[in-house]
Amino acid sequence: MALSLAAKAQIIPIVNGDFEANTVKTPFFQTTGAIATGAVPGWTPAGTGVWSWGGGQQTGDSGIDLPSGSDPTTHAYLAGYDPAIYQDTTTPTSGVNDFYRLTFSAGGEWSSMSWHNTLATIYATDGSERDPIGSGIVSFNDNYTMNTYSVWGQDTTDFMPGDGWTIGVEFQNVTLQSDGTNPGWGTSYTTIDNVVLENMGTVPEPSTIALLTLGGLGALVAIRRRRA
Ligand SMILES: [Ca+2]
Repeated sequence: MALSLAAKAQIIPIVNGDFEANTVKTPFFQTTGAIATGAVPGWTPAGTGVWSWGGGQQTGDSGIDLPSGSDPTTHAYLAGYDPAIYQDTTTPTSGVNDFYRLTFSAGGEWSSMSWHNTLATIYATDGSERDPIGSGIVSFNDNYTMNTYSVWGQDTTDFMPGDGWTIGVEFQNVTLQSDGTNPGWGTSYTTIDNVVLENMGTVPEPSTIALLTLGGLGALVAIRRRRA
């Protein structure tokens, strides 16, 4: 079963998944904190970049950086206090419960906590809401090393392509402060690169899923949500 599953893997096009489209350092936000629409091809912040802390205002500081630190190529960097970045693809949901694998590189650039937590999500969208169909938090040390991670998801017949649902991906730096509260200034900067999304086909038998997990292809996290 695992072999037939692999044979059906199909790349879902991601715009600028390697973050090489920008040739200079480019923030996701304007100096006002408003979203810098279109500044980074393919990717959009999920909210504005204005944060109040310590009696002052901090403008969002996530964006695209040239080769530096842990990554020898141009990449995205996400600050712990900024919102997620996301991309809707034009690929419709399957309508037949297909599994998806989101693979990406991530590394710890700097963290006051000495660790980093990154939330990666595969979602279905009808153009307005983004409903997670799979997500996972990957954690790593502040050691300036890029590693590859995978998160799995499965769309369901809750998200029929005939209703306009397509697939998308989202990343957020969710590193918490040492007291476990919300991300704040100085939490961390995390590098993201090499985003690849694949449709892995249907997996009819639970035993196959167990084999995949044992095979180290990544943790399976399927979140099913009902439309209201
Ligand atoms: Ca890159």
